[in-house]
Amino acid sequence: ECASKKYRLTDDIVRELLPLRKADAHKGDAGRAVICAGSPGFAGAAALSSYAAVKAGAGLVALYTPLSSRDVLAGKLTEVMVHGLLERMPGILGGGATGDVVKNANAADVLAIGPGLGTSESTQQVVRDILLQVQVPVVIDADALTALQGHTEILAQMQAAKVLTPHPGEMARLIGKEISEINADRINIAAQYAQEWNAVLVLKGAPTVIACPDGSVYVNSTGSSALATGGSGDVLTGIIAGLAAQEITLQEAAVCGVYLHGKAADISGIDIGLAAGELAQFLPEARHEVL
Ligand code: NPW
Ligand code: AMP
Ligand code: MG
Repeated sequence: ECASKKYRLTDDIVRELLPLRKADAHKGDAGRAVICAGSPGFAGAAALSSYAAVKAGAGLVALYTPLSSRDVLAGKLTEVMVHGLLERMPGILGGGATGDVVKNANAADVLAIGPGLGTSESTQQVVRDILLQVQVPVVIDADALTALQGHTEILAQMQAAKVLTPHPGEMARLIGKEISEINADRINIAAQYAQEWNAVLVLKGAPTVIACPDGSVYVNSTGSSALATGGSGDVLTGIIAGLAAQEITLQEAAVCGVYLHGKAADISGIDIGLAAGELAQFLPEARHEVL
């Protein structure tokens, strides 16, 4: 009932939304993305999302990660600027991290927060403080969704536009329902909470549903169970941030990002055994197939 307009995503829809680039563009014109992600044991999630933002076309990508994960990530990511955040203990963010992320995100075009960040109480508090202070559009994923569990009032208090990218397990925790209940009514549930939270809601799965605060709902038509592999959601988060850094809205970036993420998997030709880290290399080709 909440879903007033439903669309099945096609090349034609996405072509109209994709960001274009002028022949004389410089990297600043292509947009700056800040990613806040990673922690010991989950550095891969930060690497996957940051690299995907580069491959989605962001002009500059900066990763903010707990200090103890900085060096390993700086060694892995050549094109990304990697900064260490103040910790209480290895992998656990301290209050000083908040201002560092907020200041740098607000000087950029978009923030993505959550992949592999960890769920210690201190880190969750830092995430909530960042969300309350950030003013540029935000992609909220993974452990940043966990930080909102029991605190969804923060979504109404935020100044920034936001997209949430829960898988059904994360959505179930956020709204206190069973995963089976959510999967039985994906479109209506996504539409209801997009309006309630005034957020773009990307409810991941087969198929992924993108619900917008204005009542429009997009059902994805790309991708396959090849994406059922660790880290593919972290790649999606980076893609959406990388697109939003360019001159399109967060809602447009969510729609294009979900579609290109699935198309990249389709183009890979792999049905089983697609490593999440391989997905991003197919993004430029996925974009060309749409254009
Ligand atoms: P079950 O038990 O599998 O059936 P969590 P996470 C359920 C990072 N990663 N449909 C699932 O169900 C992430 O970024 C790091 C239905 C379980 O109950 C996060 O920071 C990687 N149910 C962190 O790990 C690569 C589904 O949700 C619960 C579902 C934890 O993220 C991997 C699991 O959710 C990973 O991305 C679906 N489609 N999907 C790295 N290389 O560094 C999930 N569930 O506890 O939030 O665990 O998603 O693995
Ligand atoms: P996450 O669980 O956060 O790693 O996200 C998984 C990503 O893979 C989401 O974008 C899902 O939509 C996608 N995905 C997982 N399984 C499938 C499937 N069977 N068909 C299509 N997409 C899938
Ligand atoms: Mg995930």
